[in-house]
Amino acid sequence: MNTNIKSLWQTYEAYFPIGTAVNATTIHTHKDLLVKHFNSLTAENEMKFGEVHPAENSYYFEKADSIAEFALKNNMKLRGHTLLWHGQTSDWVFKNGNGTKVSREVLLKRLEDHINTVVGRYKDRIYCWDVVNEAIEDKSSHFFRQTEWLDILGEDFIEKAFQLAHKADPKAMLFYNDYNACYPEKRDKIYQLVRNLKEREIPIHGIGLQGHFNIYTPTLEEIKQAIDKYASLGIKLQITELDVSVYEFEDHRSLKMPTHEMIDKQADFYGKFFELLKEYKEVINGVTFWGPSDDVTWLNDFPVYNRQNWPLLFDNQHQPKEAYWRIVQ
Ligand code: HAH
Repeated sequence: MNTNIKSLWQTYEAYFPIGTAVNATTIHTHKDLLVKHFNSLTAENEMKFGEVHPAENSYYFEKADSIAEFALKNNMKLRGHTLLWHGQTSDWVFKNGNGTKVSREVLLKRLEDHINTVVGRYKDRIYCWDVVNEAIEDKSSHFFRQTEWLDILGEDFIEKAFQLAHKADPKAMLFYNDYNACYPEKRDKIYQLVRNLKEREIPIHGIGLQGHFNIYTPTLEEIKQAIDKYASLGIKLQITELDVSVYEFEDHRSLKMPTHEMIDKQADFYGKFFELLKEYKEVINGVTFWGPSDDVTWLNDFPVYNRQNWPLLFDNQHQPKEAYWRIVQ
């Protein structure tokens, strides 16, 4: 690792913490990079329902604990991700022993046990939870994403999750988290959801804009308008899963190397995006990358399996890229 360069988190100390997603491996393999540049961590997968609660009466916390310990030891903040999501949630949650669908009462009880156990375990460590992840539908056909949570619990599943999380840790900041949060159609639905929760005094303190961007979309103007709109609700905002793909979502090519144009566009995007974030430091209280460096990004397998992408600030050798220089200058 290049040890003479400026630390990211120190560069942004007057604005917001700089975080990254990690896993139980990268806390070892990427230790130097993590300690130097980041002062906040999120477990990429290790605190998800399916990981920590694989069967009704069994919890598994070894990996999650190793991340929590690493954060504590290195003076880093810790975000929790995530309590209620349609993805990476074990099937048993929605089923009776005989395979039929559980009742609302049973599912609420399971959600309560889960939230009490997980939030309770990290009460003194996690300052902020993504309570509900990706509950809004992208398309205009529905308001909510059609999931088993919605199907069995009904539309109040979101407020139930926030109430339970608040009861389990009254000090934690509670966030609603979603992707495509800067595109007008989904933005307006997220806004409406959170406004409604706030009006009814459900304990929600922020919106997480995942920030899975690419070098073409969304535009800076769309991002600014989304931030303005959400901020008008009087809540906090965080960028929770930042990366900037060099490919448009529909582009399934596999290049051997990013083109010069891609590298320039990416650096330009990051530079302007961080300028914008600095202007909004009163409402933005965290910016988290979804991985420390290009060798371990989830985008190397999504949406095209086993295709190298280059979405982060540090390359496969953990060296700073053009985009890094642009945001520390
Ligand atoms: C995120 N979804 C999830 O919040 C995170 O937990 C996961 O590790 C990676 C990305 C983004 C997403 C998706 O799940 C489906 C389609 C597009 C984007």
